[in-house]
Amino acid sequence: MARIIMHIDLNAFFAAAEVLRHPEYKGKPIAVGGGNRRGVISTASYEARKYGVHSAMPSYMAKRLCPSLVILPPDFAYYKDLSNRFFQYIRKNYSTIIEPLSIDECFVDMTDALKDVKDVKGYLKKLQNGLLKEIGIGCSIGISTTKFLAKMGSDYKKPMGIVIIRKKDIPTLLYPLPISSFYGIGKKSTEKLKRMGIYTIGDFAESDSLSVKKELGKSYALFKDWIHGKGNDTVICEESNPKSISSSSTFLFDTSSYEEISSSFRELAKEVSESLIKKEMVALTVQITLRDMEFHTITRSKTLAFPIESTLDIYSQGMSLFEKHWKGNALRLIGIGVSSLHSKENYSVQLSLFDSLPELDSSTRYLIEKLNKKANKELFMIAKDLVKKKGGKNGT
Ligand code: DCP
Ligand code: MG
Repeated sequence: MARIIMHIDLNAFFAAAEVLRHPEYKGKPIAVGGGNRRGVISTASYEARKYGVHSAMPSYMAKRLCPSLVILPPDFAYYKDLSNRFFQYIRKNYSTIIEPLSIDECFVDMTDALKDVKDVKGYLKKLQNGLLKEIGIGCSIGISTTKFLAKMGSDYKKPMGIVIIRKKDIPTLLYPLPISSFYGIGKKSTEKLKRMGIYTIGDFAESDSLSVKKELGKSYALFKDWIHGKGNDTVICEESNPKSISSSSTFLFDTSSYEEISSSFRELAKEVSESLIKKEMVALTVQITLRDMEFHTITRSKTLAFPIESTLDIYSQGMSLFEKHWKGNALRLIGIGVSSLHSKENYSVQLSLFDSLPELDSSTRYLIEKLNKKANKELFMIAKDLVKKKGGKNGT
């Protein structure tokens, strides 16, 4: 039997979350992001978007477009908490078959919930208003028979959209949209497709060009299926996935050597990453464990706004936790792990979105590693690592 899939996406999430606790910003152009010259905007309120401010834009450029823009620093722990409440609200009141896709969006299998509902739009309006009342943030909802169409539906109207896409509505609703709005087709492919004369989703749906096939590779057949109403309609509950993947290592001798600990973290991150990749998953949370000679153990974690899978990313995020929490004492065991796991297939779009936004820390580390490898010795290092290294050696 065909399933009914809903996709919900919170509107201007980080900005709306800030307005929630700073009502004085309601109706004002605000953004969340890095305020310094090299900072970028994570998201902007809809008022700020009118000035052309958008995610991934350098903050200085945003300020130039909208001089009255207030840029607030991100607070991921707070957003994560709101996000959990959002998912919990849906789980408790609508369906337990729910699959988070990122911090502010999820797929929900609504087949049971909607089976006797006559006025689907009215029902979803109640859900939307209920969420606004309960969590304080607006959302856009898409509903259809596949994940792709549901996602396209929630993107279709923002803020506070409710869009139902039946198979027969695809040409009217989706064909006129620019090819850039096709879920899964990233910036680079968009530009290439345009050069091949594919400007709209309809152009793609109706084309049979070899160069388009070549450009999209394996995804070509998948995307063709999607736009013709076929595709994945299985919502995977988080519960059915492994909850975390981790790896730890006990030192032969207790150590406070920064290099030894760091290279051990690197090895462990590699194991974790390989295991993640094998399971075709990505992770949103990274945690580390530090145990000292007296078996005092601390675990510290952080949740990211974007999913990761590579050794380098897991290592960098783990190291930034380590640097924050290590007191320079000798350690017996260290561990690193990831949780908030999601299937990679669903996250591939997010990954490509963030491809262009490597974290400064991780890209800097990468560059330094490359240079050191070339020089065959540790010529370069991040300044804050040096401070820690010195602290570690002195045992302070
Ligand atoms: N985000 C980010 N950097 C990006 C894109 C997004 O840090 N380049 C963060 C901030 C967003 C959150 O992820 O608030 C959710 O992303 P969305 O793409 O859903 O964007 P918004 O929720 O902000 O806006 P919209 O109303 O368009 O969904
Ligand atoms: Mg959103």
